Amino acid sequence: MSSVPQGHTLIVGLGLSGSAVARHLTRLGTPFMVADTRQAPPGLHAFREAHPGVAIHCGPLTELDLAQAQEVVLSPGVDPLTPGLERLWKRKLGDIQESENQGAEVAASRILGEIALFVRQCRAPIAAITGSNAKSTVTTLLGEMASEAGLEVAVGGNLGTPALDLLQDHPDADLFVLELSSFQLETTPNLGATAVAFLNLSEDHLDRHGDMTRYRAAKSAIFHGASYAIVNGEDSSTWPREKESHQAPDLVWERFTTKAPQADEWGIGEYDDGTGAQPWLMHGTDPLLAVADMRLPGLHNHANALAAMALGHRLGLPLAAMQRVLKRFPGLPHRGELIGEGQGVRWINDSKGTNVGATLAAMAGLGATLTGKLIWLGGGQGKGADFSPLKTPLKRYAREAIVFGLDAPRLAGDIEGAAPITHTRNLQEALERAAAIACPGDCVLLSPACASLDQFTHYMARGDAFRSWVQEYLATRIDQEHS
Ligand code: UMA
Ligand code: ADP
Repeated sequence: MSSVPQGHTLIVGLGLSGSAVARHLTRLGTPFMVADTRQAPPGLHAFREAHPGVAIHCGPLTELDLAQAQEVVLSPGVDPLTPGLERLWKRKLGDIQESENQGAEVAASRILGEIALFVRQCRAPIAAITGSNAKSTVTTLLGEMASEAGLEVAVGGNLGTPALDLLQDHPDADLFVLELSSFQLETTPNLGATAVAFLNLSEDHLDRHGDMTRYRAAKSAIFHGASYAIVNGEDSSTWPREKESHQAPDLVWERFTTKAPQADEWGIGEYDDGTGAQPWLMHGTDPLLAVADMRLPGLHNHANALAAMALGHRLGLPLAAMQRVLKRFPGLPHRGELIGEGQGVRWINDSKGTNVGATLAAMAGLGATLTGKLIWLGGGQGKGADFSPLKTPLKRYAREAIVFGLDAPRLAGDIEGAAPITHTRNLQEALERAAAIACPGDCVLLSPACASLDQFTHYMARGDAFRSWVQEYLATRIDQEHS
């Protein structure tokens, strides 16, 4: 058995986060070693080149003695219940008493994640965004708003640049805007953010968290030490509980809603600015922006805009800057992205719809706008989710559900009877089938409600595959029509 040298920090995971931690500790001059549970992790060679002389353990953590480690920094993709870490983690949660400690082991309080190291070093205000869906959209919107207002803002975390790299890249940042996943939050004991958003909660990552209670508990760490929170008025599971308020004694929290707002809420109400009454984004009775002036389509995006504006308001951003951003922001790739239209059929890439909640929002947002039917492409790695909530929009809008990938059989079982179902082996065959059955007025929607990792390297590769196929298909059809 190998050991972590006395006083060294152990980084677990050789991915983006682990590498950012390694660079950070190198800058601080803190001695460290690295472990990865895989025998041959993908980044091994590059890591060795970047950090010659750093000890690396590959393989089960039960074969590594952590007793002398100063701290253990977990990557988000590593389950804290991995054998070798499990006892330490359970002691941290209080499931095992410290007195049960057998022999010398690293103190339970010293198991943490990249964001905890970030908080230790960060000197500027932090805005943090979590939720099962819409994190990237709200994070990007807020980042753009802050930048439009003239702030030096650093945006990253679960999205884009790892948080610790932001510290290095933006030493003079006025504000850090972080998208945070449940995996990152569960290893962050005291975030202490100036403003946070808990956007929504729907089934995701249950293969890792076990159940919704534990999934929510991981995400609720976002409230710890926060001054302000914006939460979802239509989803009480996002509201801070009493215990969480104790961990944030200064916390002021407000709600956003897609309905007419109460006095202290952010919502959508009818307002007449002299050009006739129409729906506006509102803060209480204050009009913020006519919904028609927003470039992002769909009710779910109006909710996202409200959450971003609430955060921006709290951070002191001028309304005019926030309005300018909402008027021009077209949305991010792979989130309800219109790839093309041919013979009256729209092809939409929502590859980032990796859980049931996202796909429900996409189906509801689109279904209502169609003159024809929805042809839904879904499947992949289901992460233990129950897919049956998809039955309602499928019944209402779908011509056919075309399913592929690892969990297609379970998915098909959960939605049986809601729409005709076709099984294909992969996305390409699903697209061929969609092209064969689509009629004018239809929309072909890739919003898989699953992760992509069984057949793709990530959701972006899946969305890119969809885009390439559709663009080629539409180009061929146009050529045929012209010849
Ligand atoms: N892995 C092992 N053993 C290890 C280490 C990792 O098997 O010892 C596996 C994990 O199970 C996982 C993969 O390797 O399948 C990657 O894990 P990682 O923690 O090394 O991932 P990183 O490359 O460090 O990227 C992580 C986030 N990934 C995850 O949470 C899975 C990235 O979010 C994030 O951008 C990055 O840190 C920087 O902060 C990606 C993600 O998929 C976008 N996030 C999930 C989501 O959005 O749904 C939560
Ligand atoms: P995240 O970073 O949380 O995955 P994204 O902004 O990337 O969030 O959006 C992910 C998916 O969630 C997209 O596919 C989109 O259709 C869906 N979505 C966007 N806004 C909402 C919302 N307010 N509620 C539910 N789903 C949403």
